[in-house]
Amino acid sequence: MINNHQILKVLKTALVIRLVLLLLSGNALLLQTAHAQVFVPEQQVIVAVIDEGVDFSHPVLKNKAWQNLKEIPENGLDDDRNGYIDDINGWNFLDKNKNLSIQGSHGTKLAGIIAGEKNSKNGFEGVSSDAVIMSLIVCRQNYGCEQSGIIQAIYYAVDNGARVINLSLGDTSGYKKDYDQAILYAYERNVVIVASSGNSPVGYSLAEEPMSPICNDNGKNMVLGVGTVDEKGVRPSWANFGGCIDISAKGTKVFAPVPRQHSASLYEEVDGNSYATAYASGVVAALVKKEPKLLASQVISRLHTNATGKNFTVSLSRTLSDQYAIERAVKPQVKVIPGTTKPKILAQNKAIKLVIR
Ligand SMILES: [Ca+2]
Ligand SMILES: [Ca+2]
Ligand SMILES: [Ca+2]
Repeated sequence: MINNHQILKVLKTALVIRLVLLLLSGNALLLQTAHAQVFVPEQQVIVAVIDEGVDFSHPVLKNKAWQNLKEIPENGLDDDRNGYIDDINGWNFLDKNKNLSIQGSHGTKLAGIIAGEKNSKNGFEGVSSDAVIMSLIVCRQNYGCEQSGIIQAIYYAVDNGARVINLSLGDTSGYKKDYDQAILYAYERNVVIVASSGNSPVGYSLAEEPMSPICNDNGKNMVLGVGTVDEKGVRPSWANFGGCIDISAKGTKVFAPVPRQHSASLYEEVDGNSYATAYASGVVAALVKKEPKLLASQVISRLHTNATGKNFTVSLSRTLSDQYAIERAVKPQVKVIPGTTKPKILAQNKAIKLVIR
């Protein structure tokens, strides 16, 4: 279903640098206070979705909104003194207020893929269905995303307890150093930034045309860059490749929840690198849930070395396109049986599964 592809249109206005979301279907298209974060194993993993907002009224997302327990709602005061008044579930960086009404359907799909609850009727389940979502709005459908909002949202996510930041967006005007400090801030506090490589009418090499924020590795590997593979593990023609991509994940025929006003069926099959990125964020959430003390560098390294290793046409990339890969990422204790080359998984982890229809 790669008909209404992409879309990397640049929407320019005078004052803001616009970015576009990286999806195919529909429209085109991250607490640390002053101290290091301490990660308690029992904590729910918070995944910040920096996007168009999330429809938490959707059945698989209704229990998924991160709650800022330090903030008293609706009293007009910034009770937790984090700089944001009445920020109960996140923040709208476009309108600079607490209104988290969705600006499109994109963020809902991402949140569902990352952390949606199981729907026993149709088999849908997010990759890390015990994680919660912090919705930070920086993008609007048919408008794009604001660079300053993305940077502020990264700081917000880190300062307010997120462990994973999903950035299914990319700056079509190329590489910008503006993101470096925020990404370094997250990395030093072990918040994993997962970023998209993008789509284009014909996929291009990020090695030749670097893009932000995926390529803002700051001289280290600070961003988990995600490429796209299809259900056969092959890079779709529209998927960007090379350079800043660390791993690839399935980004075609992805079954995802959508807002009711978008589709009465509440689900859609979608294509796009955005969804591959969300898939990878879910895997990261499952990994840090299981091993909370992992450093960001160790998370990225784990995924890189434990992905299935098939290279396909995606330069520098390994694929995370199947359950096997997720289990390897979360449970690295694999054993090679003598006489075979296929590692045997010693334990299954049923908690993480993405059913793709
Ligand atoms: Ca506040
Ligand atoms: Ca308040
Ligand atoms: Ca990287």
